[in-house]
Amino acid sequence: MMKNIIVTGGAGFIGSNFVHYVVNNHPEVNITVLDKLTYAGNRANLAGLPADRVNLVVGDIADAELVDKLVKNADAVVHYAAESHNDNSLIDPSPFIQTNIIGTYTLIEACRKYGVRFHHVSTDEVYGDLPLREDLPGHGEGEGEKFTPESRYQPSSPYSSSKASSDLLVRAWVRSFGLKATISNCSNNYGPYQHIEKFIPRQITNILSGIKPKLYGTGKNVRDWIHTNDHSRAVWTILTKGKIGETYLIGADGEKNNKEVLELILQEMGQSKDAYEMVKDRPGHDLRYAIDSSKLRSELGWEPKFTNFEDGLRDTINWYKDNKSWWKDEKAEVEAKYTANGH
Ligand code: NAD
Ligand code: TDX
Repeated sequence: MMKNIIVTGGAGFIGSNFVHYVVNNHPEVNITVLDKLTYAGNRANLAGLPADRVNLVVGDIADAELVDKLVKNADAVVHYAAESHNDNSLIDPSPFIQTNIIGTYTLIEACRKYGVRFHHVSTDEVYGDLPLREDLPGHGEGEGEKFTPESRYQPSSPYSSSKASSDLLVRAWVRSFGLKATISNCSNNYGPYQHIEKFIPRQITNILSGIKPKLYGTGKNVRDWIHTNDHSRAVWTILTKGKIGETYLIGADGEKNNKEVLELILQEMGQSKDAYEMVKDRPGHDLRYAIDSSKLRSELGWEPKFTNFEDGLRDTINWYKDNKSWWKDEKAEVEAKYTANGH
């Protein structure tokens, strides 16, 4: 019975979406959000939630004493907290090692001590990248051309390697200590409340601020987009129906290259399709991600509801237009950091 759950990173983009999802759909569940409120965490993401069901504890997942105290009284931990941005990890990897590896270690130690169910939220980036479809025989419809739960771990960046490390810790704790854990690896999320350092919100808020959107390299890199609401429903499904020790891949067949996505944003916002600048590429930039989510679909019955990317993108654009107060104070600082790094 899941009555009291801890959601780490529940004040961030995807974690807060999950908290809203659970509050709205599972009235029997109470939530403790454990979040350090880094630059990416925001109390406003939890505004309007019932105080008798959602409690925010501001603290660090690597604080063993605090984690022990909270986990002792919980039925499950759903672990979203992370340093999440690749570009930041290329400037300074240290918080990625501390939070993503040591933080996860701290949580699983407490869960093993008290026999508490653990769900680890991870990324498809642990598998490295895939060749572009146009460079594959048969244009990528064959075997081995999407990530599967059996794909080899081959992370490229400090961010993705720290997430891969945390996945491996969880797998080892399952096998050696019987930790009651599942893992999910999801593709790129989009939707409201995403930090404006990330690709889609950066370009929307650039246009709203009179700054030209910025495309890395040639723009041919492909990401497999999924709406955050679909991700949250998938995590709940795995938490409640998933088999202990298993890894599930979450994706919604949303492959698009960055140039296509940027052109859609420009078009939707009434700009000319070429009103952007090409800037320095990201070092080690992964070429293509693509998820085979058939295990999650066939074994647990999940499927995405947001299957029209253009509609989801339009709603997301409107959210940033309608919620300028949520992002405008941070905009100059985020862009100054990018400019200093040639992006
Ligand atoms: P985010 O950066 O928006 O939010 C991260 C949250 O974690 C913030 O609220 C932050 O304050 C908190 N946090 C950071 N360090 C902490 C610490 N030491 N202790 C407690 N809290 C801490 O990230 P996001 O995009 O919402 O990603 C959430 C999770 O989902 C991450 O684990 C990420 O790897 C994974 N993921 C993200 C995507 C994506 O497209 N964004 C895709 C797949 C998986
Ligand atoms: O200004 C930009 N211009 C640009 O072309 C930015 C910020 C990004 N890009 C490109 C780089 C990527 O190919 O857009 C693509 C998406 O970039 P990000 O939003 O930084 O996402 P990505 O690096 O793909 O990682 C995301 O998905 C997997 C999340 O940030 C991770 O947390 C998640 O694990």
